[in-house]
Amino acid sequence: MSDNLQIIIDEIKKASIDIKYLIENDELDKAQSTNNSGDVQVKLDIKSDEIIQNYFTKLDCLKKIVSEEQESEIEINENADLLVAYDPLDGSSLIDVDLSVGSIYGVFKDDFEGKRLIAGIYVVFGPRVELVVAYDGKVSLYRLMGDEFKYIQDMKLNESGSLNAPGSLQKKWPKYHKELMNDFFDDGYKLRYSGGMVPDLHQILLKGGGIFSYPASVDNEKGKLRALFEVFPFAFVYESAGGAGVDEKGNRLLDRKISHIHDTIPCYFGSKKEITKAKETLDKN
Ligand code: P6P
Repeated sequence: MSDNLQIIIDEIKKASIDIKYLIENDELDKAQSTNNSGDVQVKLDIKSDEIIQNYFTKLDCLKKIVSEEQESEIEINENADLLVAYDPLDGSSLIDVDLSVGSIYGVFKDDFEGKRLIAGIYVVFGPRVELVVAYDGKVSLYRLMGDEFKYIQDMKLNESGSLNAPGSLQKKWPKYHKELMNDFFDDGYKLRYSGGMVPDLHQILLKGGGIFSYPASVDNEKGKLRALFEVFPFAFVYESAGGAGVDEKGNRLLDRKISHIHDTIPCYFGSKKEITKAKETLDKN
């Protein structure tokens, strides 16, 4: 692993310990603001973003960073070649019902494009705090024990699994998506969906396989999940674990071009067999 990537991961570990404390001790008030994606921000979103920003802006190995909670990019060192896009506290609205949430990071080289990702990283804040790093074809799991992240295992997706995590409002699913989801349930897949992308995708990885989807809807063909901060990093993680990530046409997510840093993309992540099955439907779109 490159020294610079290790430096970034070490800062993510420090930020995650601070965010864990925040989740456990801070108030859950809503801020009087929304982010660029239109989500009402909770104070924890903003404070988590500030924590991460404070760590990252000190790193001269970073060219720039961009957060889901910020309107635009933050320039750090014009001579560096690494960039980080991150979602500081995804699913933060689940905290007030004590469900798991997470942070998501994409480390890019030279520019914010799917193909230029060199690492996909996420942290799950649940009964335990776990860090997952996808890099160089491996997906490694670490667990916070005391104030140290200990290596636990590498993770690989089986050829197929048994979990189906279907996002969005069912009444707004396009017909092709409804039929695809019903096919998986008819094949005996278990519904596992919390509304938190990080724990939902972490569960499928740890349980060996299945499919997560957040489709286009009948009134929003672009879907909801953000390309840079959510979709690309998890597409990288799932490909590194031996699975795949495709868009609403069955094309590889990491090949998708974006025109704005807050663009969203309909997305399907899963084991090979589930994504092959999904592509049989999506390719017709
Ligand atoms: P829905 C959380 O707000 C989030 O961005 C993702 O973590 C999650 O997968 C999705 O939205 C849930 O959206 O519409 O299914 O509640």
